[in-house]
Amino acid sequence: MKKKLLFLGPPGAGKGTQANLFCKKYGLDHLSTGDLLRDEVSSGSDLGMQAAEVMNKGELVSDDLVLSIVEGRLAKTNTGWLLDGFPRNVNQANALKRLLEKINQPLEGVILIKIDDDYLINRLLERGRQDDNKQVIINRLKIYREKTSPLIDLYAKQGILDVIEGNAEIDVVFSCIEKALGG
Ligand code: B4P
Repeated sequence: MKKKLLFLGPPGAGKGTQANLFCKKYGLDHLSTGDLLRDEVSSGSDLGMQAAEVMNKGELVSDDLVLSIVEGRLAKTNTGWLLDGFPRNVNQANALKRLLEKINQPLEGVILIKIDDDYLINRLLERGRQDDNKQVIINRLKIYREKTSPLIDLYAKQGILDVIEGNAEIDVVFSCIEKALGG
């Protein structure tokens, strides 16, 4: 089973849901930039307050802040890791590449969870997190298309990308991911 992983996909595709299950079963360190940023927001720090403003508009938080969070966490893991929600643009992908070279831990697999916009919007509206209202969701999808989706090609060219259909029961999606990663 591959143990240095990245999950890509539009907002609400189920990256967090699947990453949680996967890391529990295989003992990987789950590194969700969305969760880490929400922790920062809950702490009430200045950085958290700045991040909340950006997240509530559905925009991307600054690369510098996200990178410093990821760098600190990746350096500490030794059981394998799963990046969830990072990288989200080409600059973050380039920074990740440099970081992984530095710590000599090459990326082994990328999972793209693919799903139609209509399903996503309904799922997120049902979840109802602070950044889950229709206008913000539409902005998040637009940003995903503009900034994050170019990464699909980048990882496909490296031959490490598998595409999984996200519009299915959670356990069905999970089995497809396991199979793709060699389980
Ligand atoms: P994230 O926390 O990464 O959240 P997400 O993309 O909205 O959701 P995810 O795909 O993980 O969906 P989930 O499993 O929860 O990002 C939030 C914000 O943080 C961003 O907009 C940005 O501002 C900021 N941010 C994060 N990372 C950043 C970075 N690297 N750089 C800059 N900014 C960053 O599933 C969603 C819902 O669907 C849940 O309710 C779940 O129960 C349900 N669901 C999941 N799978 C299902 C299935 N198979 N069937 C039915 N329902 C399902």
